[in-house]
Amino acid sequence: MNTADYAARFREIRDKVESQERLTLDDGIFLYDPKVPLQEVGELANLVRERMNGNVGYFNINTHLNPTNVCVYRCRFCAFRSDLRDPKGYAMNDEQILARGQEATENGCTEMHIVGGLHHQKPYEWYRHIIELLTEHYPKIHLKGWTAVEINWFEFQTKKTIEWVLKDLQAAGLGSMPGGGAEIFHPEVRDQLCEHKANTHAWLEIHRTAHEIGLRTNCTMLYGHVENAFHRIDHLLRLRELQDRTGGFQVFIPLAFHPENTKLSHIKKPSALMDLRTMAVSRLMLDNVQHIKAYWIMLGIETAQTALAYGADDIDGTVRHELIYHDAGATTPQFLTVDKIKDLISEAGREPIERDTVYRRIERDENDFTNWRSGESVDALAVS
Ligand code: V47
Ligand code: SF4
Repeated sequence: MNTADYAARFREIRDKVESQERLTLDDGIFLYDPKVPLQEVGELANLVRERMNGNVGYFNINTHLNPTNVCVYRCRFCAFRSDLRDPKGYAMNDEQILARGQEATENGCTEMHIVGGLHHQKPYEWYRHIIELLTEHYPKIHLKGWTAVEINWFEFQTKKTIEWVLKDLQAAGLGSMPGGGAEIFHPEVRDQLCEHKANTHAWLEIHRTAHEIGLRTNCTMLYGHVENAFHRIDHLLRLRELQDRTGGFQVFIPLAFHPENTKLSHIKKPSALMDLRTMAVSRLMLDNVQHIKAYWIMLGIETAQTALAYGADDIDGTVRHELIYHDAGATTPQFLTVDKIKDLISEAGREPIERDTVYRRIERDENDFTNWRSGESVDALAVS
């Protein structure tokens, strides 16, 4: 293609986006071509972002809990996992878990993000107990817990159906599910990364079932390793298709691969250009997912801020106790204060709004920061 052809093809896509027409697999692959100027893809994504979410930049006040890093699987991209007998391996006890709940409460957290390894010796009841224990002692904190990979493991452990497991966890206090474990759906890539864990069909079926029983979930894509543009767009289209059927995904989070201490450490970390292009292309392809998150822990603060002009409308939370990215070489701080997170959103020209996990506006007492309540859905504020 010569320069004029590129320009004509891009115009075609711009026309589609302006008239709210759906983009195709070929459109998405074209937008990944480095000869298509990044700023033009970004500008188009920003158009959609402002159409769907106005000028707002969402954040929340949250903490992480990784109850164990011991894992039966050996995903090649993972630096977090440990073998059972490795000195690095740990499994938290009730006291440590409750201390995390107490700290979260004192910091005004509205959400606990709970993911971890599949411990060889911990039964399903241990994972359920963590949810029950936190719900009993800290009922206000929303528990966003267990990826589809964990749910798939619980199915295997209990020999029950997906629906049974999810309803049982919901009864224990589970509020929603994070989007991890999706990686790249296409088998050409998935089989090279994590051939033993929940496959694509299982991941999608678990999220479909969660949506059916009223659990909202998030979705992700791990990029910047052995995949190419076709695999990434194929992944986004599979998510878009499920979202057409259920509407249960709240937010999409592109996850940039961090290579340090992994079996893929020879691969270079994706560049900021790749991060921003992926953010923008995701916004353009996923026309039916309301929010796109620029996860600052993984992108770094500067790229996350810039991403607010490339399709993203959310930058995740204050975060405490992040392990998965820091084990894999992330150099971002362990947490950000609320003032800092608001400043970085304002500096990007957006209006910071605190939300809860299911995207309701948070209201806090002026004189007591830890006293908060969830208000109306922020999506009602969206510009149509
Ligand atoms: O599935 C693991 C990813 C995921 C690495 O729902 C890595 O809001 C990059 O679920 N480099 C788990 N990525 C984390 C997760 C998550 C994260 C942020 C937000 C949300 C949400 C959910 O972390 C895994 C995998 O895709 N991951 N190791 C690594 N070295
Ligand atoms: Fe285990 Fe999750 Fe790491 Fe895979 S990504 S090895 S399932 S902890």
